[in-house]
Amino acid sequence: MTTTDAAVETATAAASGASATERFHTDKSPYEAVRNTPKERVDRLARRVLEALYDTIREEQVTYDEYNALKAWLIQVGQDGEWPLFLDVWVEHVVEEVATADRKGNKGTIEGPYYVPDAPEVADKNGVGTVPMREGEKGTPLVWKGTITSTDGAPLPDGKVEIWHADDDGFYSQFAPGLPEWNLRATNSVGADGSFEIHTVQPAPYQIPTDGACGKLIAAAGWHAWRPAHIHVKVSAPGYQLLTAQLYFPGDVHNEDDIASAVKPELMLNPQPQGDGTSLVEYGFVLDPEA
Ligand code: MBD
Ligand code: FE
Repeated sequence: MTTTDAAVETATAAASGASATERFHTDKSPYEAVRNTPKERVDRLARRVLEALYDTIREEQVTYDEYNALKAWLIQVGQDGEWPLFLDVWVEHVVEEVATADRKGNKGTIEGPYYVPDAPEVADKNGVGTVPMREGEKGTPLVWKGTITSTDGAPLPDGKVEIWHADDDGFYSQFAPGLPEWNLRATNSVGADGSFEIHTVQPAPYQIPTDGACGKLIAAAGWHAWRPAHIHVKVSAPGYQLLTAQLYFPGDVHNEDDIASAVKPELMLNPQPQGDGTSLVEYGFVLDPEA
């Protein structure tokens, strides 16, 4: 859903969840990459998932009423367009853990549902850039300096940082109405020495949509819907493995109980107030060469 979609007038959070479904459909078919998966692999994975479900039903003596409520809820997740949200919040972190277990460079974490490729380039030739934002964009101005290097220590002058984050109200551009298309989304290529300096604003803690099926589960289970404040990045350089990460801020109460289980101690920014209302932080990235 784009900002010009007249059908959506208020920034309901559920619309953000649903927009992620639309977005996912516009990307190239996820089936392509698994086209050659042997039947044995599909059989094994499907059976293991089902067996885990059977174990739960037997051990917990699941009733017909509970089974029917599950059926209704699963239907609602699809109708609300919240499968990307559900999967990225409650499943992706383990997939990420498995996928990146042998990396020697930077720790990463989950992508989540709100990445959009090809954000506008904002850096000058020295790797200094400002993320697109509205006049008076809320949040403490943040200057983030770092360098992209290889695991052997060499700076990577062909590297780039793609950055995206929510605004102070917890909305991502292109997933909530009323925001400029690329608000708080940018591509920042590094300078000849591999360094970058990105100017943005510090985001606020973030509540995942509570007005759809995911919210219904959260309420029924007595959970909370919060993620700590975070800045998403994809860091890349030709010949190196893509790093998908999020950066967090010390002291956020939800660093300990992120609903998406995506916080790692290695991913903390530690911005220092500069006395002029802005904060400065240094954090660089180490990329693993392609295998
Ligand atoms: C987000 O902004 C996010 O980063 C994740 C992982 C899930 C829902 C919303
Ligand atoms: Fe996010």
